[in-house]
Amino acid sequence: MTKKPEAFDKFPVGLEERDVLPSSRKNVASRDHRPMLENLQRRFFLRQTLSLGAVAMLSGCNLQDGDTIDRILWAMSRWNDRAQAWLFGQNKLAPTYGPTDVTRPFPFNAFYPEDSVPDIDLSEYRLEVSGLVDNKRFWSLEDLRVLPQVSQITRHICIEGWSAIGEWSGVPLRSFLERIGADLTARYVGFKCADRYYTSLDMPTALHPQTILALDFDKGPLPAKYGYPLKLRVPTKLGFKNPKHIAAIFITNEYPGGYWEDQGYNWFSGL
Ligand SMILES: Nc1nc2c(c(=O)[nH]1)N[C@H]1C(S)=C(S)[C@@H](COP(=O)(O)O)O[C@H]1N2
Ligand SMILES: [Mo]
Repeated sequence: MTKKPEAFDKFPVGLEERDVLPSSRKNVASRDHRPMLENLQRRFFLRQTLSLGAVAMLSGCNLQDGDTIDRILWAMSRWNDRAQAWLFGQNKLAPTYGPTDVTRPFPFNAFYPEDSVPDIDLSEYRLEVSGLVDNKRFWSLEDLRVLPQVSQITRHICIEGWSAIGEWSGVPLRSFLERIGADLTARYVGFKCADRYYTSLDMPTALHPQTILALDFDKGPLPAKYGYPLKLRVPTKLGFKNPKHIAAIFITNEYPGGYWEDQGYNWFSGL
C-alpha cells in the first residue's frame, strides 16, 4: 500500500495561522503570512529541531498551559514525527549482535524503583485486544507461546543516556496483528501496561520485522523487572517506546500518546 505524500507547505498538524502570528497582525489577510510560515517550517524541517529531547528541554521553560508558544511547539513536534515517518520509512533494520555482546547484568529502568515492579499472577493474566480488529478476544500467555517465535540480539537505547545489548524472543507483532484481524491501514497501535505505563507506535513500526511481542529474555521467561509476562521489543525506537507488562493492545486512528510522550518526549523517537 502506498500512502499519498502530503505536501510540506501544509500547516503542521493542529497548527493554524493564528497560532504563529504576532497578536498585532492576527487580523491581516492570511495570504500575507504564508512566506513566514513556510520559512519557519523549512527551518524546522532541515534542522530537525524537535527531535529527541529538544521538546523536553523546551518544556522546561515554564510555559503556561495553553500558551501559544507551547501549542506551536507541540504542533511542530507532531508534524516532525510525521515527516520522520515519511523519510525513514519502515524497512530500516536495527543492528544485531552476537551472544558474546550481551550486557550482563542488563540495566533495569521504569518510572518507579525496582522494588515496586508489578507482581503479576499468570493464572489471572489475559492480554486484551481492542479497537479496529475483527477478533476482540483475550489471549493467555500459552496462546501466545504456541505461535511461531523469533529471536533477536539488539541494543536497547534509553533517552536517559545509557544503552545495553540483550536477547529477546517472541511473536513478531506483525503476525499477531494479522492473526487478530487488525486494520493494518490504521495509524496507531497503542499499549496499556499493568503498571499504568502506556505508549503507542505508528503502524509501519508495528509491522516492522524486528518489532516483537517478547515472552523471553536471555533464553528464559521474561523476569519480572524486565516486563513479565509480556513486553514489546522495538529495536528501531528508544527504550521508552518498549512497553513492559503489557495488559492491552488497541488499534486506533486517534493519537494515543504515551506516558513520557505526553510529558514532552518526542513521540516518534526512532528510525
Ligand atoms: N510498563 C513499563 N514499561 C516501560 C517503562 C515503565 O516504566 N513501565 N519504562 C520504559 C523505559 S524509559 C525504559 S528505558 C525501558 C527499560 O527496560 P528494562 O528494564 O528492560 O531495561 O522500559 C520502558 N518500558
Ligand atoms: Mo528509558
